[in-house]
Amino acid sequence: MRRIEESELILNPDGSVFHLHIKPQEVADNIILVGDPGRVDTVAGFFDRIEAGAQNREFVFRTGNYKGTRFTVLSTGIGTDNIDIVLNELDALVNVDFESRRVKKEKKSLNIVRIGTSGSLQDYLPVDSWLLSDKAIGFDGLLNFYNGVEAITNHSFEEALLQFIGWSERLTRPYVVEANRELVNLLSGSNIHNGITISAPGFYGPQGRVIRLELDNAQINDKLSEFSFEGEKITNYEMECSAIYGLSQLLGHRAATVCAIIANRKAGTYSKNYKHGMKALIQYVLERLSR
Ligand code: R1P
Repeated sequence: MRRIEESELILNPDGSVFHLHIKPQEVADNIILVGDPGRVDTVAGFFDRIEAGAQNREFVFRTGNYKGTRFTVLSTGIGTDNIDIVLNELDALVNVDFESRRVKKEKKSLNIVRIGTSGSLQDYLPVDSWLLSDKAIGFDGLLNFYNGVEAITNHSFEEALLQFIGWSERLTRPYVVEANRELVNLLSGSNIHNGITISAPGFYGPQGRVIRLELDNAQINDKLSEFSFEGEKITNYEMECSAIYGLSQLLGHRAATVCAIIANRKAGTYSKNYKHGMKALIQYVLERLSR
């Protein structure tokens, strides 16, 4: 195994990884990712005991126990560019020996669940409902930088989507990736919808919002709501899921995303108080993962 140079995997003087400020012994096998750093302590508030924690930029983490199961909760900030940092550094923490700077022979597979907020593209998904992403569509392009993408993405879905919505040649090719089936089964329930989530590389134009700037493709959200592939509809927009699914598959981790729907883009509505429902969703996920 080759030695990974100091410039390629940067470690801090205390032995923690560059951005996340987590040390190898501080990372649990069950990871909860949240976008908002303020949501980390909402999750950690359910823990019986907290053993470690740190903050650097938008990356805040706590490791602790929920009913006997060890969890690390970590904020990613916004966007798939941050997910590139989070997934690569989490993987390095468990699969690279920081002393020798070599990849370990025995690989560890993490359970990674994102608990986020999201905007719905369907009438049947109202504000304050919950959505579990069976698939993600990456409008962001991050995964296209990595080798092996063809093997984990759904080419026929991508082609059908490109044709239907009139995808501009100026944009990067969208990629369609799957959640881990075991985690989806574990998290499924009567109070949670299953769907297909778009991860967008922005909040306004890339999600079809117009404040002052007109869109290049004015009808995109109507087309996305209408589109279906093999009987499945696109359900919602957020900004991280595609990269989490893609990088997890390439690195050998298990990933799923659940979101609280806080806006309905078709109805033009926004949740009056999504934080209450978010707490219930966090507890639901912790219960399911600690069974
Ligand atoms: C945008 O406001 C942010 O909220 C959503 C989007 O994915 C994006 O990160 O998720 P979080 O609430 O988890 O941050």
